[in-house]
Amino acid sequence: MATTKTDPKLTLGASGAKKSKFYEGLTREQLIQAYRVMYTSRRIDDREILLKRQQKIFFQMSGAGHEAIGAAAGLALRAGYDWFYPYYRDRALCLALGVTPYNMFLQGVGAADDPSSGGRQMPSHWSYPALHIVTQSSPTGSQILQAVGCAEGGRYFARRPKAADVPNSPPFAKGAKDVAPASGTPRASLDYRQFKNVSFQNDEVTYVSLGDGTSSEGEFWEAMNAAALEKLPVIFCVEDNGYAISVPVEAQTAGGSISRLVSGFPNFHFEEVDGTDPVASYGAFQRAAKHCRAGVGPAFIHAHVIRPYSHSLSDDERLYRPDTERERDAQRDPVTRTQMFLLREGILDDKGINQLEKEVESELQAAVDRALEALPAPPESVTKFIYSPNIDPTSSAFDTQPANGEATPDGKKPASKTMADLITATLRDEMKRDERIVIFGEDVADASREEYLKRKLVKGKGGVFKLTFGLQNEFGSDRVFNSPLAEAAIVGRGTGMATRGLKPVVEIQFFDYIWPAMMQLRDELPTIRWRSNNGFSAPCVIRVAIGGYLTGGAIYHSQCGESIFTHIPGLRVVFPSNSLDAAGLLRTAIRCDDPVLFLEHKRLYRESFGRAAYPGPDYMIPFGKAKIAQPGSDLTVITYGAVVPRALQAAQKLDREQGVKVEVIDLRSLNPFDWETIAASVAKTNRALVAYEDTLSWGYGAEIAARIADQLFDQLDAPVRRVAAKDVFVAYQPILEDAILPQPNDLYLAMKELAAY
Ligand SMILES: Cc1ncc(C[n+]2csc(CCOP(=O)(O)OP(=O)(O)O)c2C)c(N)n1
Ligand SMILES: [Mg+2]
Repeated sequence: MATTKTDPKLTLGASGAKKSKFYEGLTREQLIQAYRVMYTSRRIDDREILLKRQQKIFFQMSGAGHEAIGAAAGLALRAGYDWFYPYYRDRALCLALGVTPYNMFLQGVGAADDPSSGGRQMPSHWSYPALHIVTQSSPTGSQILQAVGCAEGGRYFARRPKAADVPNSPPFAKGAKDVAPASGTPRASLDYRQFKNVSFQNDEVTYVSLGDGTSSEGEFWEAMNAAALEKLPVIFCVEDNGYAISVPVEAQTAGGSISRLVSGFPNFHFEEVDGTDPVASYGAFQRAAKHCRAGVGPAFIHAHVIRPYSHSLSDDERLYRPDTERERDAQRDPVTRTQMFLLREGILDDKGINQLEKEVESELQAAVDRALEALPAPPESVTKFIYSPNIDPTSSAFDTQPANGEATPDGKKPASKTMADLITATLRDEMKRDERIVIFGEDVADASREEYLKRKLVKGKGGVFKLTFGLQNEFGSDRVFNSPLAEAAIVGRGTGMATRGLKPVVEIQFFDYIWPAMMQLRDELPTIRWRSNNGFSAPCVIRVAIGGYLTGGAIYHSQCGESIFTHIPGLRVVFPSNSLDAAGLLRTAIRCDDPVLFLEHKRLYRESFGRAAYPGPDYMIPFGKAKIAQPGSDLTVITYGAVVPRALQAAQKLDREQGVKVEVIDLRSLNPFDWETIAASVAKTNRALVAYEDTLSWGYGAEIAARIADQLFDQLDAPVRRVAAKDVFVAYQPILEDAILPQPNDLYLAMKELAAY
């Protein structure tokens, strides 16, 4: 683990002629180019600040003080070859990689033609697919785990190049952008791979940057750990300007130095550098990239920079930084120091500097003038690209029949298979069919210590519920592996891999522990396509064991909470109640082009209810299509998951006792949900009961009930009722659990009352 520390005294200032002539390998032309990038970056900030004051743009984040490290990274790494997860201060890096000032101003005005987002994201939220600059968001730090996943994706394809093959003819030529077909009309297809333009290099590097404050985020540490464990080619660049808004580094980072804190991570190459010095910064990046390209591990660059323009235009740093401190920083301004360096080294004279600056000014003037004329996207376009424009998982293309009577994958006679059996069978079939599928999560592997399996010393675990049992043995440890116990990392890494064209099918062991991944699940995964205006997508599948009725599951092994996720635009949510639906919906989840939260009820895994024969390797169910679990004419019950068998039990009792015919609708998929089936049923029965296992208030049923009241009011002969859990967490004692969760008798009483209303 090499460590290089650059003397904080600037190499720019070193006057020794012999030493300075080498410039860490940079040519004079590259040094001039670096200055042009840095100067352009600073002047774009100045122009944007002016435009913001004139209310011609609506937000501004500056890269001032961070220009040298960015220009250096741009010179050391390769656009369209390496991959980039920059943060908002990386304007100079983006310019060095090939982003134009015009493109930056287009984002400022929120133009339809803004290539990063089409007016959907603030300025400095970079996204340029052709350059491999991956869409970034505003939460500080949520890009870091994705960068790790991106590097993993690249390495996976390099090791298994056949995985990049596309099954049918791709809709675009190799090298084209991953965009919708020109018509923009939804097109049914059975395979996401047709719409992923995979590219990879054997020695590619993934760059990710963050501020000093952001290094306090847990996701940063999860990412460092994962990168070190897997020896991934990621360059972490901490741009340390000494402040996170108003919080100084000594109040943020124990001991005041992030370098010191991370120095124990194995397999890393470490650099601590004056990030206001483009030459020293370039040297640091060259060494870091060399380490990463050799495949021996990640690199960490701690770049000391300055922040001359306050945090943003909404911040006035004079409120917390005295003039003396700000003046001290100003002495290290990278733009003026680099200019002085070029003059001193005789690389440019006064005339040359003036000429360069004049050229930049006139380029910026022209870019601003053009950008100010650009039009915004039409308001009706706002819902475009929430989901894939290419594959519609609700379409009939995903409606196939089960191949009943077929032999099971293990060659035995058709048998009644549990939901657990058919989920495993579906995963196995899809892994055989698609080499891009990787499975990881906590305990999902058979055994991380492969030699135990090879020597047949152990049988293997395959998940705490055993649903992935045997898959590592069958498909290899690079396709099925245990992750560290870190849920944000599971989803964040999966998101990065999916961005590269892999199909991660990750597992969150218990729904109760999904919350560390919430930032990734709310602000990242489902937003990637929309916020990049279809520039990027991340169709990752997240399997989650959910639910109660476990007699002893208690608070932390019984939770539901699906409505928190159905509330997220861009995320498909499915919740099967039986074996066949689980198989069909999981296959649709894997083959479609959207992120999917696949909820598996633990109580249903091995229930005798809803078992079915193996339906064959191509059985699919479209999303958004409910199933009539039992037809009826007197009352509609809308439900899903583990409440389905309970509702059926109650309905059958009511029929036996009073001849009331209850229609039970199993929604199966919650986002999208099947409004047509609900509406048709309520039009027939004129009575509706919504039943769900989650807590009553603000739950999933609230939306359904509101929709019925709103749109079917004239058809109703009774109020819309709900049956759900009490508004409390699930208790451990089975008697208490029974009292909290909706039971068949609660459903029976509500049905009876509503039928008699
Ligand atoms: C997760 C999250 N928390 C809070 C914020 C609000 N915020 C934006 S920038 C910032 C400070 C970031 O400081 P640092 O990481 O040092 O980067 P710098 O801006 O100094 O370059 C904060 C708190 C945010 N965007 N995301
Ligand atoms: Mg900072």
